[in-house]
Amino acid sequence: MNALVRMNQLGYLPGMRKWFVTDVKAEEFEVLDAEGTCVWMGRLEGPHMLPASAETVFVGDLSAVDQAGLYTIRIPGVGTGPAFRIGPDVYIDVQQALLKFFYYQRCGTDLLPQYAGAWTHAACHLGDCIDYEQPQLRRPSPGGWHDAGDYGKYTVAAAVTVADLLLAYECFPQVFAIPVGIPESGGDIPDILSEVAYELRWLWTMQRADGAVYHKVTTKEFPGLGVMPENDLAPLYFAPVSAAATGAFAAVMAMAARVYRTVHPELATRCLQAARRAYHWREENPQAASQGFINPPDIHTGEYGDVVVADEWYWASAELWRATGDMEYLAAAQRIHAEGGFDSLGLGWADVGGYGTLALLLGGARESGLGTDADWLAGPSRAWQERAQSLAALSQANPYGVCLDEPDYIWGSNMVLLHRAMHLIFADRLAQTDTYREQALAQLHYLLGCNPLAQCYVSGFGYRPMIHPHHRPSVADGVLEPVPGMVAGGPNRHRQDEAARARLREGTPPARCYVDDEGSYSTNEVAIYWNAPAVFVAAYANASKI
Ligand code: G3I
Ligand code: 9MR
Ligand code: ZN
Repeated sequence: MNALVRMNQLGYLPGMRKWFVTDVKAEEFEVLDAEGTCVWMGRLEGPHMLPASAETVFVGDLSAVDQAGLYTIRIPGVGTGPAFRIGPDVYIDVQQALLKFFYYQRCGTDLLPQYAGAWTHAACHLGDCIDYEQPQLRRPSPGGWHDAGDYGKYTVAAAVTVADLLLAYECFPQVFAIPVGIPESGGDIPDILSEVAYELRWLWTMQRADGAVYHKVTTKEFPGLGVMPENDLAPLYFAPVSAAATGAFAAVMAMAARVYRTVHPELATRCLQAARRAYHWREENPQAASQGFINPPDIHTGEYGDVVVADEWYWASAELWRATGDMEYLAAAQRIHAEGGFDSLGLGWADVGGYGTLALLLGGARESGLGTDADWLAGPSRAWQERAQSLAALSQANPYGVCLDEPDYIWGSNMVLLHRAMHLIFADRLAQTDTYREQALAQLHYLLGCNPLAQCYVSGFGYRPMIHPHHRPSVADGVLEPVPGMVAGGPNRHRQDEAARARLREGTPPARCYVDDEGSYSTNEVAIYWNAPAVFVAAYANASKI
């Protein structure tokens, strides 16, 4: 019985909280081992009324079952749920696949069967790209990752993706030792750093001679859903440069300069130069550097419009300080923080203030040689912990443990909750506590099936995986299964596409506004910056197992 038992479909780690949610009103449940022997009996706890999914549910806690093995849940007189595992390694494969996704998104290179399995394709988007504002300027912009289900490459989206992946590597290097099977596997550096380097090298091509960075490189229109990347042959354009792109680029280049300094010094040096040039552009062009981006009238690909750009410069200042120790950058970060007007805890493609605050807090706490002003850091530090407390309260009040309130079920809601998990994880790291571990892990459980739809939002995993993503290669390649390891956007109460509106009536409860339909780009697309925080949270789970 599919939706009888809603839980992490990949199972649970020994030593951690384990539970399932059901909407069946019953008294008791049993946990059966692989032989069918009852190893645990528990009482269902509830009822819990849930406005976000308009349902009444009960919770069964099986935390006491800790022995590694294969199990099922039985509700006597009602039915039995699908098999699940308990073990220290239950999330290894999904972490590997979530990271491998970035290889599948590679632009400008053949995806070869020895790495890509069935999901091969020829090199794409290698031609010259036209500068939209000065069409006589043309040059290629090869490499990097396709953003999502489309083939655009967008600077701000790339920057936060790289940030999440580098944070994952820095926090949990020990769980990135297993190769994922990419051309660079077996080389001098872990695959995650090789994969990120593929994006960094492309990002360099987005920087103009004056240091400013193009907002994106795309065709003017999205290609049809059935078009493979190598058949997407419409002219490519560099959209105008933007402050958001230039600031986010400066930030992430500075971050990369620090992370790659010892493992890949040449790459690190080039990243730092690129970061400084982008930052310098702001100093020379204060007017342009404070403006938002909107699509030119005849370019209809993703806008990633962002009118508030102080957060991008705050992040850039903080990362440049952390990379160089130069106190002028720290002073700039503090000045921008004081001027306000943005969320200094935000983690997302538009709100990047949280990355800046993290750079300051992590740099200040760990790299005290940098000479931070400890008194000043106390404010952001308190703010970070207070937000963590309120997120944890949200999770604790919810039977699924999810850190989402009704208004949070927006386009890309799965990113919202994964970034909230990251917020909790960093709250613990900064305070050197384990206070939020269960609430952080609950976000992974939600993503992998502990949700009202009993939907595993990752392709290729769980007993009810996403199978019809809005992902052009998966639609067009003739392979039955979609590319594995992709995170769906998730429920979006605003139903912002025809497929969602056709299949979900108006007034559908927010947490149910999801359709596993390739046409539903507002609920079922995939994106690099939805996978990246999932890599982070899966790596955390794998690193935190007892
Ligand atoms: O946050 C507000 C919320 O406060 C408000 O109540 C609600 C009402 O509309 O909107 C929320 O904003 C939404 C915003 O995402 C949140 O980040 C917008 O509705 C929604 O339209 C917007 O969607 C973005 C979408 O592009 C359309 O612009 C997604 O964030 C963004 O991830 C997505 O990105 C696309 C690229 O453009 C193209 N490539 C694929 C990629 C993924 O779908
Ligand atoms: O495929 C596009 C997807 O990547 C975007 O996120 C989405 C919103 O910008 O748009 C999709 O393209 C659709 C277009 O906006 C409207 N016509 C149908 C396209 C999907 O085939
Ligand atoms: Zn491409």
